[in-house]
Amino acid sequence: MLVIQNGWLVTPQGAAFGDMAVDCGRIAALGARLSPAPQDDVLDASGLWVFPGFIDAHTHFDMGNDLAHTADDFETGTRAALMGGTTCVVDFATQERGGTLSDALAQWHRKAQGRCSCHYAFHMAITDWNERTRAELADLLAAGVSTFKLYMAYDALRVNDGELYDVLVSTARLGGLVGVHCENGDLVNAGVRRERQSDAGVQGHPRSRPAAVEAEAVERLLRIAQVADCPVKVVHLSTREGLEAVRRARGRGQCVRVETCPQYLLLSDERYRRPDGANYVCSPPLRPASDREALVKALLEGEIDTIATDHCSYTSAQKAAAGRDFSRIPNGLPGVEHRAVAMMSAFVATGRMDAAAMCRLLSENPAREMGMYPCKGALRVGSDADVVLWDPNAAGVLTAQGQWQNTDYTPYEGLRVSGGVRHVLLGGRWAVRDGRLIAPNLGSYVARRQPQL
Ligand code: DUC
Ligand code: ZN
Ligand code: ZN
Repeated sequence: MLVIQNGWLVTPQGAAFGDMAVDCGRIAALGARLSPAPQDDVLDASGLWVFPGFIDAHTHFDMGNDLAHTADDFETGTRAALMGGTTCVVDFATQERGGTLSDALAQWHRKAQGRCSCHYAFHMAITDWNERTRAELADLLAAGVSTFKLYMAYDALRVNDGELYDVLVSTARLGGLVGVHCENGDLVNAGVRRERQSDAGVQGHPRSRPAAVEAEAVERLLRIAQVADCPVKVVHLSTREGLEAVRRARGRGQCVRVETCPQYLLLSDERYRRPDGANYVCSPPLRPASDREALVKALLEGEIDTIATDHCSYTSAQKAAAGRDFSRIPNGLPGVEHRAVAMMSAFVATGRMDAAAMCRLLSENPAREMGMYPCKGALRVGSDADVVLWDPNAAGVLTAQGQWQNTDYTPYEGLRVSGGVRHVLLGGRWAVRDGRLIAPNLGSYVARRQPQL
């Protein structure tokens, strides 16, 4: 048995000073004062905050497309995640057109198995909707894949409105949840053609997909979900206008889950004017400050359910290989390592949000949505002992040089941060002690149940 003493425990009942006992990989007891037996290991957590391990429900590791292959695979990506306090990621297995869901799932298991330093699970991105695909859905749920992803943009991935409707109905019937990439693919294609003609360089990227391109897709998705009478999740929301569409749908009584990412809360589109602007190309793109401010306000007012990263990392060389053709720059940003520290610094250390609210955004809500609660996402007796001990008094500066992510830059270079990971328990074993990785590769696959919405 391990007893963690004198920590500030963030539990579903509220935050409280106290002790936590861990046995056989699970939380065995929580209390104001537990009495360790002589043979127990004891850790004094005085001055530390104790959180249920953070969950990042939006990563892309070991993913290729016609432009590039991601710099992080499951080995480097989950190691970086762990070092930042994330004890579970949910990555996107993606169906090949003409292929099956079960083949895609098997392929993603091969990428991850034996390589992960935090726990992992998979969503399934459906790119080829037909009767065979529909017939596979129940098998996917049985295999622990209870969340799905659809794209409204990217010609190689996207589905049409009728297919979207059908997937929503078919997955909801089984208790699954669909997350949707909301950009109007036809408008993106038209915008790319238009901006390529003007040879605007990297700035052509945000101009090719302005806010209305996202907002139209969010609005359309939510109307389709209304007709289908199904809950739905908007992933990586980036605009005020998209948020307004969410508010309208919620006002009609719809169940809409909203995810945003640190890049949309902290960064803005001025980055595209920098010489290294290509490094910030992601979709949806970084937005003007007014969108960022609207999202921050929504976050503080409780309108956003989860913060994930959409981690999809490339090196500067991969980004630069496109030259002046912005449409050939691989889309995506690194971030899986820095989510918690960046968010805690921006919102908790500044007193704009309390640690318990941040815990809901990073741990509890993702666990519920992903069908992992209360095994994960909570400090409760019986829950898995995936635990982060956070030092609120740590201070540092984020740099590419100091990061674990397998790329040569970070969008948060030079950001001064308050707080940091001191220790991490994964399944009751110390994976990180005093900020040092002591046990890599302890991660295992998480078969998930139905989302709790
Ligand atoms: N956009 C996506 O839709 N997926 C991965 C990364 C990105 O920028
Ligand atoms: Zn996306
Ligand atoms: Zn994504």
